Amino acid sequence: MAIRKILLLYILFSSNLVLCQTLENYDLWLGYSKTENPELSREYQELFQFIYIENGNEILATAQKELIAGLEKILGDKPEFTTVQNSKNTVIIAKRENLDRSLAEKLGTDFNALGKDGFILKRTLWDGKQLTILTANEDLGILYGVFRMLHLLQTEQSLSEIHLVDAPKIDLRMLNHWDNLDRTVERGYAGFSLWNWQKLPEYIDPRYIDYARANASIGINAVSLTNVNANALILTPMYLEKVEALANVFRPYGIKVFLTARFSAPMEIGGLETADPLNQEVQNWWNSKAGEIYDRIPDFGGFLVKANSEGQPGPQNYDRTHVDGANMLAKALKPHNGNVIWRAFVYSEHDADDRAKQAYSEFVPYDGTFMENVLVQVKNGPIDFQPREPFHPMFGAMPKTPLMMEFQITQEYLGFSTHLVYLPKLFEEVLDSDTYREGKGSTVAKVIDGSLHQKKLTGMAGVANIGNDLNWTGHPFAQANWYGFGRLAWDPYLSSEDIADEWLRATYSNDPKFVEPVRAMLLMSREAVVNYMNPLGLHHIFDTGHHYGPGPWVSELSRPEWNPTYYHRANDKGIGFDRTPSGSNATAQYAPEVAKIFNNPKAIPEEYLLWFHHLPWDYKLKNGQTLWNGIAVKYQEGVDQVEGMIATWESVKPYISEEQFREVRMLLDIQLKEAKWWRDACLLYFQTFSKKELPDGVEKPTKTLEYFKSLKFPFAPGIRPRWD
Ligand code: GCW
Repeated sequence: MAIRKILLLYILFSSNLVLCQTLENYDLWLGYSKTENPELSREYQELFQFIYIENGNEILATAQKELIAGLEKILGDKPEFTTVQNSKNTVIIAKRENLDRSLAEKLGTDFNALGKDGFILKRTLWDGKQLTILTANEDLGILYGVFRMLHLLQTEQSLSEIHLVDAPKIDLRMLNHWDNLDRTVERGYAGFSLWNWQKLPEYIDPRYIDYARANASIGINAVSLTNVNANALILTPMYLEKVEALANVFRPYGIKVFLTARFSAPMEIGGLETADPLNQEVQNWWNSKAGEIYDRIPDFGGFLVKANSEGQPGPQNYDRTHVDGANMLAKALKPHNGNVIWRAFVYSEHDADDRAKQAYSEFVPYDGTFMENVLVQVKNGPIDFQPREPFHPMFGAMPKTPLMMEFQITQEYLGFSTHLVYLPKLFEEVLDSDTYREGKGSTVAKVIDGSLHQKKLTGMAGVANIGNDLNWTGHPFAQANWYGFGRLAWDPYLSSEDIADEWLRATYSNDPKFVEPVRAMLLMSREAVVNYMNPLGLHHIFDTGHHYGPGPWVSELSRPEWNPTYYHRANDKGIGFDRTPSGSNATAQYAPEVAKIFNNPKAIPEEYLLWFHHLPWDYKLKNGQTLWNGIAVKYQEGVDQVEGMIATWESVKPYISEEQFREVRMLLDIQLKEAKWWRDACLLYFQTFSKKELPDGVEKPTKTLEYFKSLKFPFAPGIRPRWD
């Protein structure tokens, strides 16, 4: 890619070695290299002697470009192309309609499962010839198939008997950028926004293309460019021209652009006196705004909206409902086949009820009243992207409404881009959770892929962790979270273990001596962060505002639910939030089978214990420990696990470059320091209530509680502008 050449030149003329280090990670999981395994190398050479590839529109041109560039690196040679489909030992890459008819018939029923984005990769004997066929119903399927085929080669898998039929299970596979127009990124820890609004539309940063390649390679097909805490200016002609330029870059990669719509835009940029969704002028304004956007961007995806949440304007400002607001926008987009993605992340300062209950209470009664082109986007858990939350009770509870998953890839509550935390493990846990809404086996994955309630429209969004850092995500291992999100949006039934394997092999090495220990480290890393931050169901005890580090003592903010003390409720008697019928009764929002388990402290999986129960300090855990000791031991375990990660990383040093090793090693040092900070600060604070000694095996803090409380971080990255 052009960008790499530029960087390379820069390095050649620069004495700055640090750049080399970050450059290693620039290619993400697409850094193809020559196959080392001699047997496979031979197989690939033979296989790719001749390639027939269909020509056509810009997506097919992208597929061809990717194929040539990838194969050249993997084979070490430029591949040869043929114009004949059935010459000896050919790889045929063509849509179904352009395959020789009898060949298409041979593939038969495989096509039924493909939909519009799926592909078939198959080695077959036909007319006396050994062919490798990559085919699809539509262009995008071909592009996805090319990327997958390259991935298989790059991860050293034989194609000699390949028969792979794969299609995404979810329609909208989407990144949500929380990028502001001034290029700061809310909750972004990888530099500034990729979108250079000042230089657009004329200047197309080559990184836009590499970004699109990376997304397409894992099946991501939609991006919302702007922060959900929205600025109406993005909808003005000056910015729409810039958005159009980005949409033009992304289109050949099958990626649609969405924008966040600020509900008060008709007033802020339209000169109207109201934004009331039932007002005719307001409706007209949105209708013509939609028309204006589609004139520029015919495949525009639609609007993503945060309304009446954390100070954002919305229909409730005019005593209207979320349905009124969403349907007004849906009507404007409908003639153009656009969608409204309406977020369910709402909680109100006027509602004294448990924050965990508010989204469900607000939205579930509206089931069946949203227009067909509306999706309601729900965070994975009922509070806010904590290291661990039970699944959101809305999943499965709105059978008539398409519910879209919102995961957070950026690590707002998981150590920013400094901590190595493998998030597909978290995503998998949520997707595998059983809602019991249609009996046993009604998993969240089935809600999201639409199979539980036969939804026509499905989607999964991830809040992006991408910025203009050379390695894209700040921590090189945070690339795995972008990758893993894309893979799970494609297929929510994939295992996080397989995804870790794929990513490691594509990014670092196929050597099992590297892959096996590091895969184990990835899989354990999520539990480590839970242990050293929020064990046993504790949650939201982060220092407020920036969410950097612990702040369980914070109690003086104006809204009760902004205070960590609201969530942990520690007192002399015990700790935890009683969400059973004797408390907030949030458990009643789950199916009875689930509620029964959550209500019973003896039956509930202990990782959710203090999310649902307030229990005495000497409550006996399943392993016989007291609750106090159990909490302390968990914090220590988290620290020990980070030490284990360091040992693992040291042990794989021989298999990677010095730069790759060193970068992660330094980050692990910070992670260890911060894990200890969490352990010591939280235990010292909770100890003021439990009044008990730390159990054996838990290291004594070396600093005081006052010290931890005195730490202030006015310049922590990713802070959002305050609205109050
Ligand atoms: O997680 C919280 C964040 C806010 C964010 C909000 C939301 C975009 O702290 O920064 O705002 O959720 O999801 O809307």
